[in-house]
Amino acid sequence: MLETLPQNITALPFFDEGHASLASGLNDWAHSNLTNRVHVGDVDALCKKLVKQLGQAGWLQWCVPQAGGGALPALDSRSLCLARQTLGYYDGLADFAFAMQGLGSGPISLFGTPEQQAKYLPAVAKGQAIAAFALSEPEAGSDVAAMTTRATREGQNYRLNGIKTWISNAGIADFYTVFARTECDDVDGVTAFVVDADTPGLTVSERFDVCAPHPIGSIEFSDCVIPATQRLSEPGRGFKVAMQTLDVFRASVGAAALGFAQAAADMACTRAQNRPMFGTTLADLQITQAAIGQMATEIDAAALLIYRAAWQRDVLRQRTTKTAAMAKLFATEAAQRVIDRNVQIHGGLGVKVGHPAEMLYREIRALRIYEGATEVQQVVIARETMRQQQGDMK
Ligand code: COS
Repeated sequence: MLETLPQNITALPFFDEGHASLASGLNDWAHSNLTNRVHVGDVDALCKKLVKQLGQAGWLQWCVPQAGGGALPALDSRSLCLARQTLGYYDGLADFAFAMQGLGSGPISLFGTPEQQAKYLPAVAKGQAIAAFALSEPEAGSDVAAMTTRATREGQNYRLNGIKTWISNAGIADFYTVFARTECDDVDGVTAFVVDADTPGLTVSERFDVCAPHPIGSIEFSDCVIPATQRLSEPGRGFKVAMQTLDVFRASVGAAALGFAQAAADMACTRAQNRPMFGTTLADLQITQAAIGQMATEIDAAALLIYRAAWQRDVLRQRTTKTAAMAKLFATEAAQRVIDRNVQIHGGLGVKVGHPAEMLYREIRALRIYEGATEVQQVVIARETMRQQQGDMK
């Protein structure tokens, strides 16, 4: 149905040979194993199956560092982005399954003790444990620091109370990385924890549907007692744990959007060249060529921003708050435009429920919201730009 993913991206100077072989190996696997992006049926079962499949095939090794059974010594942004771009090209749910293994365990990979890493990461890499990231709350989404979930220290334990919502994998996760307030009411009072899904006092309080179905819901902590050994990093460091984890994964959200956009552009080209119209084909109409020209340019611009941010983190080892925000902002907004144009090129078929063009239209929307909405990225970019400009003036 879909054409194969263009491989020439890894010829750019951002990549090494390992990246080229990851991209082509995963592309071959996905081409054979992810043959339909439109899923029907029990989304929990589908997602569990995809995690298992990705784990068995070895692809989840790029979600964790070597110490936890991963492929490379540390999380590699370029590999995460290539994997999400490739999976996103074939199947949004497969990309979701991969991404949540990485994001949900990301705070453990980045900040966990060797014991915490050994306890959780190998199972994540094999697809034997499902991870989730529990940051947002009903009254604290974009404004994370407004969270009210509380973890109270009691001797060797913490007692958690509160509600987290918009939690992907709620209900199927084996553990949640959770951010809760332990101290003062500002950003310095947040601490990160790992909470096993079967801990008494932790319940999945709600499940809901979203336009591109995946497991998602709310979880509630009601006098949920966990040992202090489940704390990640120091008390009061949780906000930075969350932000630094998001810095890694935000560029990869852009990469998933890039994969979606490439799928849409391929479909648009195929459709335009095969659709007879006005005695010629749709592709011969200059108005279609204008659309395809714009799509291709936006796709390449998104790719360059994504891999610039990933390369900056991996190779220059710099903080990528600004460049990752730019990559996520541009790639998700551009993908929305590309996917919308593909719907237009497909005419009525583009809105037919169950058609891949319609599926992509539903799949892209959430990426402009989750892991920091477009408007949050704009704020982050503006702040960093002004901070840099102030620094330059000194
Ligand atoms: N890396 C490291 N430290 C960071 C950081 C980053 N990327 N971003 C902020 N910090 C630090 C700041 O340096 C500051 O530290 P000091 O107090 O030591 O100076 C501290 O964290 C607080 O930062 P800031 O003042 O920017 O906090 P705000 O509450 O104003 O943060 C935004 C605002 C919008 C940036 C933040 O709330 C955010 O990213 N929101 C979106 C959250 C999100 O993605 N939600 C989706 C959940 S996952 S689906």
